[in-house]
Amino acid sequence: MIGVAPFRADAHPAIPATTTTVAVIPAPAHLEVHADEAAALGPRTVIKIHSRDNGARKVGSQFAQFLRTATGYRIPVGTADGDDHHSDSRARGATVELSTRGGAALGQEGYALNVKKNRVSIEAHTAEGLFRGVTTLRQLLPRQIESATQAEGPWTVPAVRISDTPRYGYRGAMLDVARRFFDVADVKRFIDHMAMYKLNALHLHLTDDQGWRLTVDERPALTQVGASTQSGWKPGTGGPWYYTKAQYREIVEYAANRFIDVIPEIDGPGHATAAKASLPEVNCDGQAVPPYSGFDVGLPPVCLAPEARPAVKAYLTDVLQEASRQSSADIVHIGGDEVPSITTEQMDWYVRSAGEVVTGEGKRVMGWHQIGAGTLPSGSLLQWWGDHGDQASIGTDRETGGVRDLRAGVAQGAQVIASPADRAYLDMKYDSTNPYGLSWAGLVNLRRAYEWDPISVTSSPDGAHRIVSEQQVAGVEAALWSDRAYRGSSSLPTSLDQFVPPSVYADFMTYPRLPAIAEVGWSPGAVRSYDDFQRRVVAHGQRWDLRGIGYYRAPDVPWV
Ligand code: TNX
Repeated sequence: MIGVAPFRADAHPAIPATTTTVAVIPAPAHLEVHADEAAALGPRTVIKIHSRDNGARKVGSQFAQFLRTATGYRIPVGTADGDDHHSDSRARGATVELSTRGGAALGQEGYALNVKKNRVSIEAHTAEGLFRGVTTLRQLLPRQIESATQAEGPWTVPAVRISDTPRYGYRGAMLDVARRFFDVADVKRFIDHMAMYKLNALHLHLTDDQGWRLTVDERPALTQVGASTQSGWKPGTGGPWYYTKAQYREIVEYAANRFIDVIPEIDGPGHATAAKASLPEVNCDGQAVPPYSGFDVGLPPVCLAPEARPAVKAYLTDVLQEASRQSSADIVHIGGDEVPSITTEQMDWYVRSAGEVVTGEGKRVMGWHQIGAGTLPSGSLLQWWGDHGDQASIGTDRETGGVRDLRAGVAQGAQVIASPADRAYLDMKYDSTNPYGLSWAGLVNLRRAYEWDPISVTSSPDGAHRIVSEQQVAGVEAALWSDRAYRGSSSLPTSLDQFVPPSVYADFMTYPRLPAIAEVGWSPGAVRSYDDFQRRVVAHGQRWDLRGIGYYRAPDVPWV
């Protein structure tokens, strides 16, 4: 679950993670590796919990199920107390102790993990923290633990002592299912990627010019018409592409089991051609536009003329209520990006109208940084998608519109989610040889995805001028747009062969960069170093091989 409590800069004294042979991503805040004997899971390993610790029972059962595939062990989750772990036992196996009875200082997602001879213990304050700790334990086990079939041990865990809490309470990833539809299995696969790297917010970009993916009972046309297109896809050759309510629920539950909240985005007032094609009344001339499957941005918005406002408000009410009710996060994303020639008054009307519906559902507003130009409800989140570097205009009278909008939003009390396009946009090509993706924000190799700090996103290059303080940054989000999720990005595809399966595109663009963004969001600056990260990424590459993940073997990374 997402938490946005302020970060305390003094909470993480520097402890370099570089001297270790363990490869945990994101790097833990505190990690010590001891020379002591490793523990080893074995056929007699048990997961021990306190009898009334339901959180630990749930997380423990899930972990036991995960361990079964590669180890073949049926590991019981029990409360039986005994002195098993004192007796000799290599062959029998270490005990794993899980508890959610750790102190409140561990916070919502923190945990302490200790390995002693034949005993691995993880303590957290919440089930969520325990899940994050178990994720670390998974990474401490040999890579064969990721095998889809039974594999050879020994299942050793190095003698480490870890205490870990995230730098930011919001660590997200956005999936653009509007330009290219990701079915339930594809979305679950993406959720697995997020869970492995301790992300906690899945932002689903559910609507855009090229498609509408959410079932809205009150507005069946949105899926009857709006779901018939995808970016670059020849009209009439497939679809419709959308989630039924049951399918959406399945996604929300799958994410919840990994302590990930789902944030729905209904984009507007621009990027709304799918809605304009479905609902005549949101167009100024009262005529539906043709469904759109090209890849231009900046198409006309829903009608913002006063006469159309009652109809647009009714549309917003239906779709934002539905999005709120089907999703798990206490946040709803209202879009707001790239609206051509919109006045401040029009943006303000749209943001107020959408904001009223969202807050009426008891939720907070999130939007692209442009919504800062409008009146924001309290507790709003602005997603900055401008560049990270090169903001020479900050603090001068040449400030760009984006900076002005961000400033205006922050002045109203909004917090910022950092998604700088030149660092955190997973749809940017790594290098010019890549078959998919875009490069309008530049090429984003692994080093660029890693070497940045959320706090300096909104400052001038010399750091002299800042828009936000550390407390005003709620977190980070990687964004996987999918307008060019096919081979050959310079023109519309001419053949279906150019469309790779969505997960092929997602694996390639996500790995190895998603782990980099995850570390930016989780790990304190003092334990971050690109060289060490690269070493750990190489080790993880071998895990991705075992899991069948088609990552990009970028030439600047020394893969084995
Ligand atoms: C800009 S960044 C967009 C998206 C595109 C993306 C492609 C933003 C809020 N809008 O509509 O998919 O660029 O990189």
